[in-house]
Amino acid sequence: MPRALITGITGQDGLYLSELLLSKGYEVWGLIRGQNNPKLDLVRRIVPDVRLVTGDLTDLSSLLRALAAARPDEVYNLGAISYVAYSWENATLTSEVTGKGVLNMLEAVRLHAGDNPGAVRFYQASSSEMFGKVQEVPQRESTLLWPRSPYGVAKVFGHYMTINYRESYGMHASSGILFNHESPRRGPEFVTRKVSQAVARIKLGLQDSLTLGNLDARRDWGFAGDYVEAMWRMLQQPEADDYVVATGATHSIRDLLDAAFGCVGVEDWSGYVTQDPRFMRPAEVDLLIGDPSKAREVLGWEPRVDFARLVAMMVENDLDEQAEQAGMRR
Ligand code: NDP
Ligand code: GDR
Repeated sequence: MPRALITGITGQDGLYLSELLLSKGYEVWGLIRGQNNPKLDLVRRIVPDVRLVTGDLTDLSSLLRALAAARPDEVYNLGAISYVAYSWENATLTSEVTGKGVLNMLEAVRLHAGDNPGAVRFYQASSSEMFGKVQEVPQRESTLLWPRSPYGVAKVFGHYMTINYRESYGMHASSGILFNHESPRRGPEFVTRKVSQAVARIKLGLQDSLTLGNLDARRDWGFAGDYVEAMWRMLQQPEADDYVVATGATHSIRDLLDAAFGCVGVEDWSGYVTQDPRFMRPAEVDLLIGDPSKAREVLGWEPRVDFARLVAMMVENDLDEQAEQAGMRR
């Protein structure tokens, strides 16, 4: 039975990846942070078969202990402070966790693997946020990185450290440059979920407006359940490498509003949406659109859920969830 250790087990991707690996017969271990982590219940409810081990990406010895307990064949490093807007307010902490945390995990794997550095395969959760200021459209593996946020800078550090450990020590270390991926499990601070929750609440009469920042930014949005499949496929390759994972389609926040309000029969959302500089970023990533050709050709990976279905899935979920929380029948 193959064994995997996942950091970021309580997050959106950690949950989908756990489900995928368990369905493939893996013994799955999750690194869990802190005392009484409030998201622990979620893990126990959705993936009760995952074994948990405590640790933190900023604490190298805890990572070594986790590796000794899990003895994984594969390590998926999904743990990070992942909210871009927050990274300006907490740039040092973001650098420690999202940047240096990757180095800690790589170093722990290298020490743990000893004389056989390729024995433990490593996945790093790199991000399209690394592309930042538009240099090329669509963005591919070779596109110049020009990050625009402390989070993006930290991810670039982790990305190049992963490449460096592969080239220096012969580690089987791969980076997935994943574009935005969403789901009903997406954190409510991210724009897709913020919109799907608000649209559901407006439809149910629980809320009357929604305040956002920049409506013109464009993102290449896919479904998280599809994207974790690409992570797994990367670690099944004979050689480690870096891959863009994206849909190849881009949409603005306005398109997102059209699609989400459209799901509840509202064509003109202008009366419900206001803008507030509070939600604008000091530097914005204006346009993301990925070229997933390499993932398609080498990994045989294809996204299955398109933008319209993704938004409908999220709004439908939030209509049920919000109605249930409010004690309403649907
Ligand atoms: P989430 O924000 O949902 O989850 C982040 C996870 O990181 C949580 O489980 C959190 O655990 C954990 N974490 C935070 N700080 C630490 C720490 N100090 N030590 C160990 N774990 C920690 O992110 P997603 O699931 O959406 O994303 C997974 C990864 O993929 C992240 O690295 C993200 O940056 C990256 N990524 C995400 C994309 C997306 O669109 N979703 C796109 C590209 C990359 P806790 O419960 O303790 O807070
Ligand atoms: P992003 O996702 O920054 O791309 O990072 P987010 O959903 O936060 O923002 C997407 C775009 O929407 C604009 N926006 C708003 N965003 C939020 N959160 N809240 C608002 O009110 C709002 N109004 C407009 C933003 O300015 C931005 O342009 C996500 C994270 O998952 C990262 O961890 C990951 O690496 C990248 O995707 C790829």
